[in-house]
Formats: sequence, C-alpha cells, structure tokens
Amino acid sequence: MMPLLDCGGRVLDLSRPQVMGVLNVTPDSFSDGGVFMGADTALERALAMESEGAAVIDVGGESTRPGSQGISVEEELRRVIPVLEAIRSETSVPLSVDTSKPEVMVEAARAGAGLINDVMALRRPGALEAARDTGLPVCLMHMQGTPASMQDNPRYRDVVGEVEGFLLERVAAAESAGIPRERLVLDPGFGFGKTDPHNAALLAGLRRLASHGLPVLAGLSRKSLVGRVLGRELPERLAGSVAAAALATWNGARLLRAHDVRETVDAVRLMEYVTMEGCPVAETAQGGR
Ligand code: 7PJ
Repeated sequence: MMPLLDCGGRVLDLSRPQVMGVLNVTPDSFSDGGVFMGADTALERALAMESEGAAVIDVGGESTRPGSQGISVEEELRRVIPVLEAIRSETSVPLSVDTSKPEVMVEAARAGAGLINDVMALRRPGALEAARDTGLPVCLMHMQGTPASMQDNPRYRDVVGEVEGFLLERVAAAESAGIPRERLVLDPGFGFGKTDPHNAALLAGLRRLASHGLPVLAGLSRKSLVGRVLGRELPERLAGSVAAAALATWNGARLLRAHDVRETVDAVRLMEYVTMEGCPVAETAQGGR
C-alpha cells in the first residue's frame, strides 16, 4: 500500500517509521537559523544526519515560522539549489525540498531533490502542475492562514475533522492534476495556524489521518507546543520533541520530521519494536496496524 516511495530513483521505505532530518538553509529559521548557510556546512550537517539514521533530508530555504514574510523565487533558488547539488552526490538517501513555489519545485527536482514538501499543499498557482511534471512524491501539509498571520487567532470547530477534510480535498486536487495518490504523503501541519489544544487534539487524533492508506508525516521537533507545555526555551526542547515524535509514531505516523536525528531514530525504533509485526506483544499493542 504505502511501503516504498520512489523519490526520483532513491527509495524511501515507509514500511516502517522513518526520520526526516531538517536542514534549514535560511538565515532566520526559528530553531537553528543562520547556522547552516553555506553549501559546505550544509553538506557536513547532511552527512551527519545520514549517519545518524535519517531516511530523507529536507532542505528548506524559506522560513515559514509564525510572522515570517516570504522571499523571492530568486533568493530561494540561490539558497537551495547549491545545497542540493552539493549534498546529492555525497549522500545516498533521498533529498526533499521544503518549498511552495512551483519554480523552486522544478529547479530543485533538476538539482536532485526526490520529494516535494509543500506546507501550502500545492495551493500556489501552478504548483499542482509543477509538482506533477517533476514526477516526484509530494507531502501535502495543512496550514490555516499564512505564516505572516496564522498564529493570530486560529479557529476550528473540529480540528481533526477539518484538517482531515482539507487534506482529502488536496489529495483529490492532486489526483485530478495527474499526481497519483501513491505519490502522496499527508501532514496535519503542527503549529501552522493551531493553538496548543489544536495541536494536542491532532496528535491524539493522528490515527484518523493515518487511516486513509497514505503515509503521514508529523513535524513536532522543537516547536513552540513543546516549548509552552514544558516551559522550555529552544535549546531545552530535545526530550519533549522526542516524546512527541514517539507519540506520533505510536499513533501511526510513518515519517517524523526532526532536527535531532539520532535521538528521534531511537524513539521511532522503539515504537516500531513494540507495535510492528515480529514483536511478541505487537497484537496487543494499540499502535500497530
Ligand atoms: C514542517 C514543515 C512540518 C512539514 C516546517 C519547523 C518549521 N514541513 N516545515 N511539516 N515544519 N511537512 O521546522 O519547525 O511540520 S518549518
């Protein structure tokens, strides 16, 4: 059903939960901004994440943190393309590009990206067609509003139902545009136009999103949900982030987007042991499918 995603010739095996390592090449990203700017530093970090067990590395050039304004196509290409080119030949895992811009999707695919990670779920004009033409898998993420204002006053009547409805509508739009569902990944978009109770409801209700036969990605790493609930500033969010990733995995997520790859891989492997076939107690564990 969903085990192997062909990411432009590199395989992402989602028959088991896996970790997507975050590689921000932005000067303003909220959690590690400014640290991974040049291609050299980015390559070093990518190699480290690969050796720590990342199954895919997500390269992002535009910050989408609350309040951020967006950058031009030219600036995003300038940040992302050299990094993809530098990493591509030195790594063997698939690379993902975190972008909403059709032009960046196309150029990134040429530069070796194997997966499109779009926090706008292909809603920008031209994005459906651009993504389809690359032939690559796409992660469709839910966001209420835009990064500039999404945390101002997020509102839902039924957050799990509305996020699910939105994602299924985007799956239908992608299929109509010629992107087969076998190429799609769903993501509730933790922190993107959501309060802490909204995020908590989505984390607790993740299994419903995972019930549609498409792999689910969860990105909770270092997010303010973890910070606020635990009263932790950025450098102190590791344990909370790993716990959140474990909970998401238990509730059916197959791809965990994380900055701290080694620790998250450990958590995911432990969940896998308890819930997947082969474990003596798998049948009684709720997390298995
Ligand atoms: C997410 C993302 C997420 C997906 C970011 C951060 C903010 N892509 N890009 N899901 N978050 N698919 O790194 O915390 O949750 S940027």
